[in-house]
Amino acid sequence: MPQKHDCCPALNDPRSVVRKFLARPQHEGVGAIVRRSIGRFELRYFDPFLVLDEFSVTAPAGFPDHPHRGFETVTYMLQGSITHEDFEGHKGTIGAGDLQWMTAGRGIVHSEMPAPQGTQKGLQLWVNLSSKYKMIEPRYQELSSKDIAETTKDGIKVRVIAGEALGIKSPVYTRTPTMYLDFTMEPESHLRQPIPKSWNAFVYVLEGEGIFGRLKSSSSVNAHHLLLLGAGDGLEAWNKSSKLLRFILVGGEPLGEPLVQFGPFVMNTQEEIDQTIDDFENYTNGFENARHWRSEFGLSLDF
Ligand code: FJE
Ligand code: FE
Repeated sequence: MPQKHDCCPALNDPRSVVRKFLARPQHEGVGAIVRRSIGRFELRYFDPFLVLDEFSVTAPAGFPDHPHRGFETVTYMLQGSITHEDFEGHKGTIGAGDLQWMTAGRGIVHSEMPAPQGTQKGLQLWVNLSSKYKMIEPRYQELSSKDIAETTKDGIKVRVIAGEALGIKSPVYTRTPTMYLDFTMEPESHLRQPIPKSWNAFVYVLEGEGIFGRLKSSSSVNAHHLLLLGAGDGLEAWNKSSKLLRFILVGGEPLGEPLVQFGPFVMNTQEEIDQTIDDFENYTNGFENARHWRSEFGLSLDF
């Protein structure tokens, strides 16, 4: 049967909301504030996602020199900009609406610091890597705001960070299969978005209020809430308010592997973590360039 709108294929089994968390502000880095939803005590891991932080940073606060191994960091700016610099001399500025998809692989040491004026806001998601890929060469995929695929249909705007929606696709390659969609819904709009059945998926509300799940009579959810979705083939969402609703929908194929984490090092076994600490302290197996490198901020972050 042809559908009335391309945007909204019928779903056979829309996902329901199975858990809801309010992300309250906490301190991270040096003087930075994050609302952490995934990665906090009550929700250590939502396979393959390790951390979701909605951050707010005003200079001189920031995230000075620190390492990563075994996963990817995805930084998506909402307001202002962050300047980054790594131990191989890769540097740049992530401005409003821009994306940095960083595959740390075997190791990156870098700083992430705010622009000098104003408050810089964004989202940082940590996506775990499979044991096969934890020690790959680091890689960056960077998209400026104007290069992020965006379309509007039936009162729904989507920016496709990863995966596809409303007929458009992101060029980002996701080593761990991942979808990341930034939706803005007008009042009275209704969304149906397919999600692969075997994937874990969540919604994080940025602005306004929305109704998510199987029942359009359920209560609405507002900003800074994380919603974990249950089994099913997609997400239904409604904006029944009089203001814009903005949220991200993120999904990923679960790795189903053992996890041992020590701060910014995420491996499968304790032995691999011990080896990683050894590599970091001795500048080996990917951390060679850390020996003589300091960012212009100099300070380093404890973890
Ligand atoms: C980190 C503490 C940290 N969330 N959101 C310990 F804060 C960090 C870290 C970040 C981070 C950076 C940005 Cl730009 C945005 C963030 C945590 O850098 F990596 C460790 N280990
Ligand atoms: Fe980092």
